[in-house]
Amino acid sequence: MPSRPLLSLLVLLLAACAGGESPADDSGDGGGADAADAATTGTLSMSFSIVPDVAAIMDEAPAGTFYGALYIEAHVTPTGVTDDAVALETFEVDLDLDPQGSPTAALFESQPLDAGLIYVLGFLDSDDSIVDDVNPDRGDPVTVPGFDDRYEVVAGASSAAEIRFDLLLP
Ligand SMILES: [Ca+2]
Repeated sequence: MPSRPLLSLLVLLLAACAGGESPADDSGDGGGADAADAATTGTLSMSFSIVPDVAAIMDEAPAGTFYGALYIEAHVTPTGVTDDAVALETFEVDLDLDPQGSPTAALFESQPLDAGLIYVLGFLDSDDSIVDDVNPDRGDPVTVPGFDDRYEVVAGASSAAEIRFDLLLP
């Protein structure tokens, strides 16, 4: 029978392994969420739109690659994210937005997320300026915390989330 110190070491090793791996479930190879997952996590099904007044002042069409990241509410401030913020997921979606403001169809489904409020922060590289560093430059449509770009993840559900570009990066 293992001694107590050995058990402690095993626990530490397991914790280290868990920390180094993705939080993917251990129920198999994608055969669907098990009951426990369904009870605590959900997804966001994202559509996208731009405020018509914002589209009207753009130099180019509101189209291009959207670079997005998901954050829990505790990691978001009115002006950005906290120093210790960790994105739950980063993703890219090609968009071709209606300048009149109609939302797209659902174009992106998040990974399973713990139920709660999630911010979707990012920008549309409408002038196709990204080469190496993925950062918005002047005139890129952006989503910002101050405009309430947060959405509720409901356990066991895929929740519709309309991601809206409220302004251009000054
Ligand atoms: Ca840009």
